[in-house]
Amino acid sequence: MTQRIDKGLIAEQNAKLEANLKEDYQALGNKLSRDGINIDEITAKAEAFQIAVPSWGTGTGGTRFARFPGEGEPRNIWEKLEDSAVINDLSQCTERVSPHFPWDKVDDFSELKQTSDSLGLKWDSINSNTFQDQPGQEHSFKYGSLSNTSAASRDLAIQHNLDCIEYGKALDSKTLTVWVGDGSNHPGQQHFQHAFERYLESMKTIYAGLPADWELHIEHKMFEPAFYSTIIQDWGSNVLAAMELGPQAKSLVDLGHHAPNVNIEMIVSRLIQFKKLGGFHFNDSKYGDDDLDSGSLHPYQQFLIFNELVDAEYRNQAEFGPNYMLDQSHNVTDPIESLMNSAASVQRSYVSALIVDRTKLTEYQTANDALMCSNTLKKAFTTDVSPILEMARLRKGGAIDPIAVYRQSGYRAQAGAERPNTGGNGSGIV
Ligand SMILES: [Mn+2]
Repeated sequence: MTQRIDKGLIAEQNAKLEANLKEDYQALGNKLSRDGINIDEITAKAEAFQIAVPSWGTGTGGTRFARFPGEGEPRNIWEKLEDSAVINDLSQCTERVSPHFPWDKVDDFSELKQTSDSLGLKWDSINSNTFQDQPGQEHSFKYGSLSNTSAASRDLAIQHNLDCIEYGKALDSKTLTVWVGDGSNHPGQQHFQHAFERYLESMKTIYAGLPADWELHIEHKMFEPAFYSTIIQDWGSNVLAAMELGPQAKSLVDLGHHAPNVNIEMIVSRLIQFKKLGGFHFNDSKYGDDDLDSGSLHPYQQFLIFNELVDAEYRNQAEFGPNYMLDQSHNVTDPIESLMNSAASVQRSYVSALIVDRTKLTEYQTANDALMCSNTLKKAFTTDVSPILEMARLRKGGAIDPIAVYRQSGYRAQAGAERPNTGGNGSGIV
């Protein structure tokens, strides 16, 4: 097993930065206390924040044109776990890993659970995959899976999802996330209503196989691989399906799966209100489902989403507790670095939303003072909360500067030596 980041190295690197951090933390604490905010209470919340890493994200991504494999990328779930452990060792907010089946399928799930336990990792939502055919598959998903016109293909897709629940039980997961590529490429190709009826019928069978303490998360996506219509194209179809299935079915919001300029934070608010917000796939997007690193392009949008989430947290909204996960494609960066950076970026949005003056915001909203409402949010967003994030990592045994320690460790070069590229690694184009 590849050696993980040495604790001595983390401590040595932290020691160089600690004095400056304490000064910055004190200064920020003073600033926040003038607004009645206790910085240590915010830091404690930052320490409790968790966002899952997708197993496939530890490999280099790609596009439908090409994939350029990176050095030492993981070749199987065991190596993906090692990389995930490195990410969590340094960032201290990614103790959960979300697997993808059959990409991550193993013969012995109890061995996989033991390995994750030994690395200090837990399992997040199980992702099923019926958007591609497996070698030797008897009934194809070319024309869809859960909504296929062929009952045999639908049955195969249903069974795969039921199998995923079994794998998840062995890993102590509590969630199944279903995204299907079903849709059409030509106007008239598909009878919209009948296709949606077939999808719902299939999903009802999967829902019936769900343990009582599990949730079923439905992920929508407006296009690709189908380019004319998609069965669950937006949050409307998503929530209709979730409502039809029952209380254990909820909607999952992938930030890249909307039309450009859609008001995602408002969708989030609606789902919270009707107890249908299941979780998130965080990433950023310029044109479509670009899978850019979270917060790299629209950090204010990410903050506004967390403004809704923190509002629900402070209001103790019933049945509120969405799963947070990263879902992005790393084409030109080291995936470990991107995942650490992105986890911290999402954590930053959470912390920034925590320091919004909600009493004042409510007053301004009631008085219809639009300018001051906007300024109240901007004040929180433009406050540099870096010392809180850094202190949270330091207090949990992580790195003040995760990227610097990671680069110092030489982990990637070592992985490159130990993991010769075998061509296929089950990660990649997502
Ligand atoms: Mn996604």
